[in-house]
Amino acid sequence: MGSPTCLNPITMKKVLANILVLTFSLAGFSQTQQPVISEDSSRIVELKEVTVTTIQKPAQQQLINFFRANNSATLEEILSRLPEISLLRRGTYGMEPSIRSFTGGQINVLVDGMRIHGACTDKMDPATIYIEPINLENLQIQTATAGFMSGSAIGGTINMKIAEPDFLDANKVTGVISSGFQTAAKSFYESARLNYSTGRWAFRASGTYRNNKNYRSGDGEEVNFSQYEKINYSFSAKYQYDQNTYLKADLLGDDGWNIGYPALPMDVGYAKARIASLSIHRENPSKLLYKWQAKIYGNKIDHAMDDTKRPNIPMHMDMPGWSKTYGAYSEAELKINQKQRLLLRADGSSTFLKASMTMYQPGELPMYMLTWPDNRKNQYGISAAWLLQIDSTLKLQVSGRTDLITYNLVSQEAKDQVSIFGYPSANRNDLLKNLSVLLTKKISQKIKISASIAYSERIPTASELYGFYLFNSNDGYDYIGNPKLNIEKSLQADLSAMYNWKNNRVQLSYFYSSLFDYITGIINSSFSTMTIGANGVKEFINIPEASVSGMEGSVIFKPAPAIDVVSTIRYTTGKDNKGNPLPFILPLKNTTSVRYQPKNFSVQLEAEAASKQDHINIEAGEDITTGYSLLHIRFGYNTIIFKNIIELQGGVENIFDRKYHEHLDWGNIPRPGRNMYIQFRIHL
Ligand SMILES: [Cu+2]
Repeated sequence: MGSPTCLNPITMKKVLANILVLTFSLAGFSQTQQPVISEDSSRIVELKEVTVTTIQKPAQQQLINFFRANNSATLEEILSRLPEISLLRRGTYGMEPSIRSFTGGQINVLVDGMRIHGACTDKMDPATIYIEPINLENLQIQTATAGFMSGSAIGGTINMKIAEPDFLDANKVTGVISSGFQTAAKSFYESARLNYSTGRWAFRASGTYRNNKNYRSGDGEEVNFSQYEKINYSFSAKYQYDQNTYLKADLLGDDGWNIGYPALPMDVGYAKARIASLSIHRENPSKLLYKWQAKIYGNKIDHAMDDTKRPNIPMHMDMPGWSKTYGAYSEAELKINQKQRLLLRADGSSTFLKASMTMYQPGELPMYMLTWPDNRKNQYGISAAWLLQIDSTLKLQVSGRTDLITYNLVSQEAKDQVSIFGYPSANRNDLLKNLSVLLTKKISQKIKISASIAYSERIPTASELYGFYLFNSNDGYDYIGNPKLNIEKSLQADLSAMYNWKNNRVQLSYFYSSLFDYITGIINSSFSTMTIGANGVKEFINIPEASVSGMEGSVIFKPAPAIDVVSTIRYTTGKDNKGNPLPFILPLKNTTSVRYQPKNFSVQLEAEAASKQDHINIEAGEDITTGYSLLHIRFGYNTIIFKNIIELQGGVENIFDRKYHEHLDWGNIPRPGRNMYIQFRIHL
């Protein structure tokens, strides 16, 4: 893939035909479709190559490919349909991802292997906002027992791999231009991506513009402060050094402004991210070290919240935040012999964070404080996974990782402020350890089961250590950090069964996690509130125990060549040491899609249903969420006009205009009502 040496001369017509076939075969869905030479098929090949590291890869990739076929979907919409992922929603934009209900500092959210820390104390900017589907090569989601390979974490990893330039169609500009409109938020989506290659060089550029107005909910009401506007742009250059080696430079920028968060008391004035990396990749299947890559990177985020558009605010505040990270990592895959493989990773990163708040009380001097006192986190880690094919049916994987993490306050102002709470030193060094064992057994041609156990640890976040009166609008408390927190630990087990026949697949997973030194906020009545109208102050502490367990299931069924049925189900439950439910856990949820696509036309019906959630944590500001069911319909049509593939997609989401919200939606803000969309794409 990508290497000029492996390209056959192919006519434009054949490429076009193949892309068409591919578009309608839903990428990874039909295993009989190989080999297809196109930009997208190289993705699938790559996807297959990464299957070694996780338990659930093949089914998961099929799901991702299925949901990606909807051109109007944002990355967040694709993520939300995966059974392992749920999204905590504070606004239309910047939803916070969680894996099996683990979130924030419990999981890694990586952009192409790079660490990025949001610059917002209110979590308005998870790293998932920086990748548009147009930039995305693939999504790698690793759940608990395999989830710490690229960073100590108890809940897993989401890695968004950035699309690479390719060497197809040398000396010719190729690409895709698309344009879309949605009625619920009168939103426009414009994007373009271009590819050009010459000799040993290949270049790729992409740009996306999104403009969303306030959307209307199911009862026709306008949801104020739900608008947003952003541009996202990327540029990649790839240099093929020799048959097995290439170098790559990636630049990515994302500028959002006027972003509303209806569930929060403030919006975003602007949010800017700059992400850059340089990497080298080597691949030689005949060598012991058959795959190797190294990358250096840096990123910077500027975030500024804005309350000037809100009516009746008691006091105006300025709340900017900054995040800067640089780092490097190297990954290698070794084939020791026919039966043994070794995956190695070494990485290091350094993150600087600072956020402040200035309060303008009428008639008084402005009051300034650091909400994230200037701090730096340095992280150095190594991980290894050993894969052993014991016999033709039994496979063992042992993975381990250790991280040395230091946290330091880096300005006198920061130290002075944290010392108010009587901590002589707020600096810390921690050594984190993670270990897992996974056994996969092929019981028959059709049935495969896997079982794994893992121990993992995670470091508290900057907010949990140093946060200074961070207001949480869901429970109405100001939160204060605690530099003396213990690391959070988890012991987990995972059981998974897969049944395969022809092109069909059923998968079921069950997991159980026992958490120790679980980090949460509890009321500390010795502090008085800072935020006007706050209910009180909570301090982050460790509670001895908590547990999270649940199941996920997916069915991928092809009853006829033109029909695909995809259904996912999930259920998670969690409780603390006193038996109270943990907050922010989705109830039972099912999504079922039926897609019919004879030739170049497709129609898809999609049903989404969630049960009532009454396992709630009142102290965390939760209330009971009623169940809901939704129906969506989607159409697609492809044709070739003047040698260009034209794709037209349209649909109606929430056909019956239901007024509903999910349990993870802060403030019970209703989600969009009936939404009609149209999406047009032309392949150059
Ligand atoms: Cu913010």
